[in-house]
Amino acid sequence: MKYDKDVDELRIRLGSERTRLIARISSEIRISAGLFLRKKGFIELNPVIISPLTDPLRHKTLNGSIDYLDSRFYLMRSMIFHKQISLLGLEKIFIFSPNVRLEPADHAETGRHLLEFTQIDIEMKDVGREEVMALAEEMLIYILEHVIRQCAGELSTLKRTLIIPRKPFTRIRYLEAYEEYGPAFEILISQRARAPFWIIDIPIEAREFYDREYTEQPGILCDMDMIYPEGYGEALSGGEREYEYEKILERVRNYETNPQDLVWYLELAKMGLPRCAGFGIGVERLTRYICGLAHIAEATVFPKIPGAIGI
Ligand code: ASN
Repeated sequence: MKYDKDVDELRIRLGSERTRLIARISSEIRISAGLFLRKKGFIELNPVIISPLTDPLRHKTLNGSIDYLDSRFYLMRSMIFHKQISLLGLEKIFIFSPNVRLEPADHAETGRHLLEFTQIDIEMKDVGREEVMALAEEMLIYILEHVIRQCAGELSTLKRTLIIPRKPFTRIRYLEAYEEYGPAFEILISQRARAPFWIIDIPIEAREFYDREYTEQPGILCDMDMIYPEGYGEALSGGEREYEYEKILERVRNYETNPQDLVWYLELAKMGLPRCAGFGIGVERLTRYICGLAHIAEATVFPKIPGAIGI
């Protein structure tokens, strides 16, 4: 019975005007992001879908995997390592990267999590955090302006008014935000904010092992998250990356992950990795913000909501 009802609901949603409007806006977001990055000299790489090497992530998800030969491919949780490795030969890259993160069922309540999503993963060789933060601000403004121009009718039907933010976006240090607002600082500040802002300098215990640690501030990373206003929460995360083998080894040793899963990365790092920085911005979260949607499930035609089965 439940199956029949779900199919009914699915047919209604797929056939609705609202689904069409949101899909059109999402498509324009992809077009404008690609245009912007190509204009800036980035080249697009093919996404990796399965690999023995993927992001260990800070928060625990179930790891989707496929056994093959006497080994194992993981479904990509992010292309973080592939981005850095690709810069052995390239300078500026981006990927529309599908990620699978099998989140616990209660993550459906955040309105921001999907089991399957796409992030635009961006990485640049020989640059620091400032360059990638400036790029991210410029890119968000470019996308917003493009969508407002191309999709004025759709936005008006959705009753969504967008304000173009001014550069540079406000920056708040992680520990200061934590001290003032407590552990839920991100969403609390997001709810009050009227423009996107940055959380910077994230402590080592709140992040994966690959962002670069300041030499002059041990325990603090040279990285950042961009947060949307109006309660929409995290837009992107990124930072400068560790690239020196000894430091990577030390960080891995202190990180709770199976070192066996990182052998490819560690072997390549031993032979030398480029200095780089970058970020990944989720397409569905951006669609949710631009369209003003209560739940991210509406931001994609075939959503996979935590705790549910969808097609
Ligand atoms: N894409 C993110 C980054 O570039 C990493 C992630 O998705 N966990 O830092």
